[in-house]
Amino acid sequence: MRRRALAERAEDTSGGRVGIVVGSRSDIAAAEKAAAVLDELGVPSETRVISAHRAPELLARFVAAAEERGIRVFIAIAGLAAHLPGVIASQTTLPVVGVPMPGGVADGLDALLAIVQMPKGVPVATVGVGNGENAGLLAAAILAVSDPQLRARLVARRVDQTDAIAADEANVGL
Ligand code: RP5
Repeated sequence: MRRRALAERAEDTSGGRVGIVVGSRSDIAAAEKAAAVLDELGVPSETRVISAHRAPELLARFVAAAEERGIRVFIAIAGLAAHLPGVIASQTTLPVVGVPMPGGVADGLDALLAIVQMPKGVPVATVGVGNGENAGLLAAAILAVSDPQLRARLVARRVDQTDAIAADEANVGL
């Protein structure tokens, strides 16, 4: 019996969905941050746990079928050697946002370099170490290029963010 994805959030829309992949269950917190911000923006997403090293054939099947299921952007989250984002990018021309995870000998610097230093020809957009929220926002921004309503929600979120800083009690009188 096939199980539903770990997390399939929001309703499908013509605007496309985001495929979030973590290399291990231990990375799931960053995936939840990405999924939460996408949820907030009304962007459907699904989260999968697929190691590029330990389950390469499953990963290839997921990537090959993703576009047909409406995925338009990937978020790939991994630590240590962190090949997951690059391996996904090698199998699709859809945009891939990589999230390096802390840990390892350099507490995430190793994963950051592994993800950001892709050789020419196969790009991966990279966000900060452990920054699932920014990965979600960047994926939404990519989808918003062809979705004016999503773009308006992103703009509104920025305005709210700025207003919250202005409303901080430390800023009274400014
Ligand atoms: C990577 O190795 C995963 O992305 C994770 O960040 C790291 C450790 O994996 P586990 O040993 O916790 O499964 O493949």
